[in-house]
Amino acid sequence: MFEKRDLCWLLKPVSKKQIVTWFMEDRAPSVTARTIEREMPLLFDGISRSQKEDASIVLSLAEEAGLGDEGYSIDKTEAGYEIKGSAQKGLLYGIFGLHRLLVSKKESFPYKSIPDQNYRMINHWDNFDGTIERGYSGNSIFFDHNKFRGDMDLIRQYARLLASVGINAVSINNVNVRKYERFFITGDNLKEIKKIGDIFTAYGIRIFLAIDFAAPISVGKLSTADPLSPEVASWWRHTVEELYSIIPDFGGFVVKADSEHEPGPFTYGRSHGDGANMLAKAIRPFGGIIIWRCFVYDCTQDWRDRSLDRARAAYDLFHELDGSFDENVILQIKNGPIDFQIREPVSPLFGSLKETNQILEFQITQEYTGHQKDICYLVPMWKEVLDFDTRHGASSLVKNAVREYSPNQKLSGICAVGNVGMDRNWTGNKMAQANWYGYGRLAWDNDLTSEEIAQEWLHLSFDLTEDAMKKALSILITSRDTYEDYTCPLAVGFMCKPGIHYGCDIDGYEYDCWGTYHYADRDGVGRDRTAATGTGYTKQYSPLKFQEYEDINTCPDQLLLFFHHVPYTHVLHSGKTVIQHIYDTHFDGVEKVKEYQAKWESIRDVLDEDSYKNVRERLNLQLKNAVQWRDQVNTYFFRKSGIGDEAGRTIYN
Ligand code: BDP
Repeated sequence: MFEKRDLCWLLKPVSKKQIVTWFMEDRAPSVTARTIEREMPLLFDGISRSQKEDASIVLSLAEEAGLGDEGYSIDKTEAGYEIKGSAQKGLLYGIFGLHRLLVSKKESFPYKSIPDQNYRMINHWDNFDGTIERGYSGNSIFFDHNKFRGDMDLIRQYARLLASVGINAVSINNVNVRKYERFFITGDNLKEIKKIGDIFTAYGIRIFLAIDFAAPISVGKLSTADPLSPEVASWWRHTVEELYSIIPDFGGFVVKADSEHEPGPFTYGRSHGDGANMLAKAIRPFGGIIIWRCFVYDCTQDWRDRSLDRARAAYDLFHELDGSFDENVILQIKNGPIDFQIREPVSPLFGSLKETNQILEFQITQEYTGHQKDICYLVPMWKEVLDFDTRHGASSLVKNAVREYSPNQKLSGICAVGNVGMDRNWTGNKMAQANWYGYGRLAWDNDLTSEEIAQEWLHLSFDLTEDAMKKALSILITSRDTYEDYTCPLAVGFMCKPGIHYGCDIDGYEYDCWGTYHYADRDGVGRDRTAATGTGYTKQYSPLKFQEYEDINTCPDQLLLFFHHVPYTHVLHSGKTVIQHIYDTHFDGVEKVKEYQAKWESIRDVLDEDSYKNVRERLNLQLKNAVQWRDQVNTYFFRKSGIGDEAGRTIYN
């Protein structure tokens, strides 16, 4: 039985009187069937198995057109419910689905659900010492002081939460592979990884590892990691063979190469195609996958030439490699061209890559979006990305492009950097659970609305009155805009404290080498990325999007400073000048956080004590953060521009 960590969306069992028994015909009880056995009484309050005739939930494995391996349907019958799946995994998702529908009061049958994306993955950035890169919820659930933590119950709880929202792949270690993690692919470590993998497998989740591209040197003691060297290829073959002899259902490798000081094929004058394909060939006989990240840029280039543009890097490198990757390679592309900012345009690789398997990468952990101190519900941002029209061909929406333009659609989908840790409520800020839950739900069903998802999560997590539901929902739904309001205006990005990425430091990165500049001076602000006078980044889009972004008159306000350098007096489509927009949003942002505090206080009575206190404490931190951002940003731009606030509010100087 699972220890109760904190209210999570599976901890409310359905206790409808009519649900008393269940039935499943097990032709060949598989791992997933055993998981279903385990889950049914947990989800449906003590329910036990009985004869089909008396059963109120019947699970039938029946070939049904279009359901595929993972889809399911639920029908209401006289006796109760019938869940159908063409495979056991579908039934597993079906019981989680029924639980969700009943608890979140969305009963509407018949109900059918088939995932929109095939890969629905989470990347952990967990280190073996137990820390988590960009983790804000305590230490790793997998590792502790360079040992495997070994808390299998905890991992099982995690796996069931993941499966309940449809996640089917997880990589467990940091993409920046440090000293000890390099050895994950060998020896006794594999036995430990298998234990974790077995739990995941039971919940239909495949396990992946991030690897060090230079492992032939660091682990194998070879003199090179050149992907075209026969001894390197053979080292990887043997390593992979050993790995699969221990973990036969292992998913594959995630690779960050030639980026932020990680090693890669460039060291040997080879391309990323050479690097990825060499690994792909080694792992292919075992059914493994290479997930190769496109977050590749030279983080020292600006010391040599400030006119280069980091935003261009991924497209410049990978676009010309389209079609040259082996069939078991997937490219993993961050949603934007820079790095998970509160607002960025969509990466120009989407839609333009047409012959390469691809997955879209989001970040659930709130690195640049408030460290899970500030509430920032990210589903609205992710939806914008999925619904973005690249204007490339027939499947031009990002959600369709990643699938339809992947030669093997089974090897396409979405992944995201996870946000859980050892904190009792998993995510530090209770409200950040909504991002984790929401990510899974959205990756499965791309057409759910942000409101629907937030509402589901609130129903599953609390017992709210109608009024309290409205208030909590309004906090979540507006929180991304609020965070944007008090932080970086008009997609200018960064302006955060270097290194930690929380709190305001407007010039923190400005004169450094990281390629993330706002170019604010006495006349104006923003990076000119146009083809006419700037870095030419706009050219990476389809002709229609290029025109839209290139022309200052059609470029959306929200993205203005990402694409253009404009005077402070430039008038936005909204009718406001840029400087007035900066002042207004920053004053508003702080007021909104105060409203959140008042709303949270007003629903105190219907909240459990832990959640009430947890979010109250975080809201206090959020207010402090928002005030600091407001004052620094407003003062900074007042000093640069010399233009005051039309409304005459106080700007500290
Ligand atoms: C950036 C993080 C850095 C990660 C990197 C990545 O600051 O810690 O290693 O992304 O995606 O956002 O590899």
